This record gives sequence, structure tokens and C-alpha cells, in this order.
Amino acid sequence: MPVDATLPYDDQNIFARILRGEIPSKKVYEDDHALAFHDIAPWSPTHILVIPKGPYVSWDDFSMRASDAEIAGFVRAVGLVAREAGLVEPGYRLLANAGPHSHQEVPHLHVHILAGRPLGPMLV
Ligand code: IU
Repeated sequence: MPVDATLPYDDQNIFARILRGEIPSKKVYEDDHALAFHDIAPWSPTHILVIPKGPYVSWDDFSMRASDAEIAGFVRAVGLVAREAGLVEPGYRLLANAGPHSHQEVPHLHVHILAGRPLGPMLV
């Protein structure tokens, strides 16, 4: 079910629980600002999710409320994860859902890194 991203942050959401170590994940990267792990239901041969450590529902929430240091750290982490996964060549796609039309399902900001095959044009 898509989430209502206008709701306050729910600290029981699944990614909050992964951040607290209450639920395991296939972690690929962690630093002060971000955690990255493999998506449990990959859409492409490589499908990594990168999440900020702070309590942000969506890209909209994050971009409005996070500090410059959090934003810089998170953006840098997304790039580092893709680079360390060897995706710079032949390339990857970033995607973040936000808001009712986007079908965001987990109410903690996550950037999808999709790669591992030619992804074709964005159709929607
Ligand atoms: P969305 O942008 O909110 O639609 O994407 C949520 C993603 O989180 C989706 O690709 C799920 O497969 C993924 N996911 C996960 O990796 N681990 C989980 O425990 C759950 C969802 I729930």
C-alpha cells in the first residue's frame, strides 16, 4: 500500500527498524549519514536501497528539514555506494518515490540504485 507521506515520521517503519538493527538487512555500506542494503525484491540484477539515518519520510521531507551536512553526506553516500558497487560503468539509475502519485510504500526516504542490465528509457 502506498504511504501518506504527509503523516509524521513513524519510528516503527521497517527501515527505521533496520537502522536500529532490530531487523537484519544485506548491508553494503554504512557511514554517519547513510545505510545501504540490497532490496529484498529486486527489480534489476543490482538493486540497492540507500537511506538516510535521520527520521525523514520522503525526499520532500528530507530536502525541507535535513541539515546541509545531512543532505551532503547522504548525496555523497549514494554516489559512493554506486561507485563501490562498480556501477559507474556501464551505468545505473537512481529513483526516489515521494508523495501519493509515486506509490512510495515504505515511509522512510530511500533512494533506489538500479543497475546490472540495460534499463531502457523511463516509461513512467
Ligand atoms: P518504494 O519506493 O517505497 O515503493 O520501495 C520500497 C522498496 O523497499 C521496495 O523495492 C521493496 O522491495 C523494498 N523493501 C525491502 O527491501 N525490505 C523490506 O523489508 C520491505 C521493502 I517491507
